[in-house]
Amino acid sequence: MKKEKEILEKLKKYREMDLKYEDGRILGSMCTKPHPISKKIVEMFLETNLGDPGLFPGTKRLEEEVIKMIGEMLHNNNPFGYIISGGTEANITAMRVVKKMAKEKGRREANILIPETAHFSFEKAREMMDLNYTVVPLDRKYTMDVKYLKDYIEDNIEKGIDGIVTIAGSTELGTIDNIPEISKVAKEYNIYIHVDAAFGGFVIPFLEERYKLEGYNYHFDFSLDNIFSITVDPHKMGLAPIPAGGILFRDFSFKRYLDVETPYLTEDSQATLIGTRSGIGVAATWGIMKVLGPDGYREIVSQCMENTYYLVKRMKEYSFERVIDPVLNIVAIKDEDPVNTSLILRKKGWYLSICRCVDALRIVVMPHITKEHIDRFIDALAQCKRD
Ligand code: 0PR
Repeated sequence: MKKEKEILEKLKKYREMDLKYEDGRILGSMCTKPHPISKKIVEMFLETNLGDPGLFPGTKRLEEEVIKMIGEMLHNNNPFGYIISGGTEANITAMRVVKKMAKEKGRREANILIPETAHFSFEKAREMMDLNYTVVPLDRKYTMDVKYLKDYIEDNIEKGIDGIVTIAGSTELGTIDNIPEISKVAKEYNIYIHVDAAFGGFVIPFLEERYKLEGYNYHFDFSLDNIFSITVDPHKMGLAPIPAGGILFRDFSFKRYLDVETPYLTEDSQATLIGTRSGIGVAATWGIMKVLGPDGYREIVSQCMENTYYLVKRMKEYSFERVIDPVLNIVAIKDEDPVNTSLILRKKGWYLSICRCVDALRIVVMPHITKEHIDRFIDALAQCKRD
């Protein structure tokens, strides 16, 4: 017992070296403090393993139910999918399907159109699966240039185009591609669309009209044609503890592209990339979605948007410019040398990230960030610019 106490004391010391979300210094993270109910759920589901679902039929049932709940949120009453380790695994899983479909059509490489803003997880997928990406440039809104996309498809349809990746809530700017327009083109040419809504999936469905930019299209889900898969992560704006990513397909028919035979387990095939996997993410997502409900999420999203606008207002007072009007709860602050500025700020205890597609600092206004934190940060940024 004494030994256990000592070990826990040591662990606590290490843990105390970590930053805490509630201190408001973490400004560049898409994760946040999980909903308080998580602790009890983590304890209850500690030993579950969905890698062998026959042993944990209750947890498996929960996964089916939570996929249905997320599906309904994304206008699909008949989805198929999994709660997995995160957006990276979800995007890789979607690319596995596109690759397999291309293979069935006799192509060794899958030809995929992908926006410049795509998350780096797609680069991992490319390396692993020999995917052939064509990068679609951005338009003035920092979203996928639909005209370029259309022209490219018309000119290259003979070579075969297997998939289009679109983003609903880009990592750097929170932008949403014009997915309804892209969906029309994809339908015409029968092309698979994967939507990366890792971040936006738990934001856009709960965004009140008053926060929507005029002339901007916020539609991104299964209600549109040819949207065959969506990444949507509970461990981002869903408030679930890490790891909880989500991959949803339009229906069960997509499972066959992922299945690998597992003759000696309780189920004879496995579709997820990871074998042994905890049921914690499943149970936590189920519990948090039930506790919060749509109204709870709407409240959280509204609070984040209010704070986002507050940050923009405070920036204006100091003449700090934004790259775009915020589409979601992400703000990009123009900066001549963002690497250097973020390093200086880090030395002062502020942790924010930077954009790749434009010279800017990037702040994700997650639920743990309050107006007081924003005030303190703006003072620190102004100070850093004066020094
Ligand atoms: N797709 C999008 C649009 C993302 O923004 C991210 C991660 C992913 C996929 C991959 O998700 P996982 O990291 O769950 O596999 N976006 C954040 C980023 O790269 C992840 C993050 C979260 C980074 C917290 C830092 C941090 O403190 O910026």
